Amino acid sequence: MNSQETIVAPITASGQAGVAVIRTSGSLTRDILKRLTDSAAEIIENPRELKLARVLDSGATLDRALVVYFPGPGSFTGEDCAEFHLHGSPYLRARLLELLSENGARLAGPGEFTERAFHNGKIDLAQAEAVADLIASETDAQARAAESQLSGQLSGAIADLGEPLRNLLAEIEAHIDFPDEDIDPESWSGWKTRIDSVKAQVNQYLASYSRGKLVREGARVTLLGLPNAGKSSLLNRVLGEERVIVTPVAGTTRDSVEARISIHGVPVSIFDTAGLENEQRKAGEIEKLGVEKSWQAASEADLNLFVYDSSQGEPDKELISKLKNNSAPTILVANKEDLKSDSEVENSELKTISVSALTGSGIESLLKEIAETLSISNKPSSGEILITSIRHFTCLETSSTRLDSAREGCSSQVPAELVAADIRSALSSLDEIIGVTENEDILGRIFSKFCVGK
Ligand SMILES: Nc1nc2c(ncn2[C@@H]2O[C@H](COP(=O)(O)OP(=O)(O)OP(=O)(O)O)[C@@H](O)[C@H]2O)c(=O)[nH]1
Ligand SMILES: [Mg+2]
Repeated sequence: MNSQETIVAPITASGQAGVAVIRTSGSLTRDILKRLTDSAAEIIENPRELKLARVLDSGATLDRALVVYFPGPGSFTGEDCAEFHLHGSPYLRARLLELLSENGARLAGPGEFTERAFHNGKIDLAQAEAVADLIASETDAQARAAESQLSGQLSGAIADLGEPLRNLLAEIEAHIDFPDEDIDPESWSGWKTRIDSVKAQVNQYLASYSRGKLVREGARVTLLGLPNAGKSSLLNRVLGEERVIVTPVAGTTRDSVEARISIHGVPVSIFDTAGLENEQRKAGEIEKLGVEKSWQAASEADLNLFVYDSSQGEPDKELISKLKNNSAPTILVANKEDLKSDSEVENSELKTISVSALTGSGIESLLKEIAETLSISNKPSSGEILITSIRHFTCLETSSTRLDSAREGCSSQVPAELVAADIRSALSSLDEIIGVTENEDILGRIFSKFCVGK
């Protein structure tokens, strides 16, 4: 990728719209403004202000557009940038892209604007990743986590972890320079304490990943049970719309169906599945394929809800014990409580919630139980660091292992060089999070997931 080239891309979604925005970044930006607009001087002399201009196509007016110039290095990418806010016609957009390429710009690759911002030191790697997360966010918790990372909160926290380690390293290295002097026991124990305090903080960030992962990736909840238990009715009730077919005929749902809701900002995919079979009720040939998919969905879930018709007695024990073989927790949902004379639920070692998909009673308690089981009921306080990316988690984990080893080294008073090496390697894992040490492979993987235009 040659960063000398001027790149261009539409930065709004395709199709007809009120406005379509096309952005350029690179050294040809001013030339392009001069050749393709009738008021380049005004646009360039008033940076960061939208100016009404005629966009020119071989001297004729292609469109009257709002055009803005962002001079480098104060722009998003750090280079000279411009934006053309055209009328949102696919033809105008395509034609301007053609004109821009005739004037020396080339179409940007995925994430190339953000990648240039990273290479030009405008943002670090964790912030660059947050740009993609923010664009992909579907719920408030996702948007808040991405925004906080983009604002540099995570990067600041990582820098705060590194600072005491760098000081400690300098001190240890001073001892290494004078190998004849013995290191006194107090120094060893002082170093150990300092490593411990960084490690405690690293552990806290690592612990936040269980929630962070859920916020970023969402959770999967599967509805399972015998035919006619009311799984589909329950899904419709939770969604507040008639999303899936409900009939009194057993075996109505033949395939797994996914629907998305947000619980405390965590995107939750709920899967309605085909009714299972047991000793009393064997599935037909087509139904069997659905049943297989139901068990598959159960094995992929973060939480399984076993729904049963509580007016018909106890839930099927064999099915429940089969369900418990999955690593995900199971909640029993005693449905059709409106048909029951007494509201007592049978004792079970599993948490049981009584509901009626018909009347809506108990649904709130069920959602609350789901949130608690998935550990998403407590919103983190603002300013709390949330690790949402597996890449960051892995770097922190490696760092933590190196710190353990450094701590061990202090306990057994190994040569100070070894402790220093562990601390250096702990630091380098932390630096990887914010991309201090550039690794082409990691960068390639991160930016290839971006959309073109960001
Ligand atoms: N009285 C009452 N009827 C319910 C309740 N929930 C579901 N039903 C009825 O039970 C029947 C079966 O409901 P479904 O939601 O289709 O059941 P399902 O578990 O999805 O069944 P399959 O798709 O066949 O596996 C329908 O006639 C529903 O109207 C409830 O809470 N109370
Ligand atoms: Mg169904």
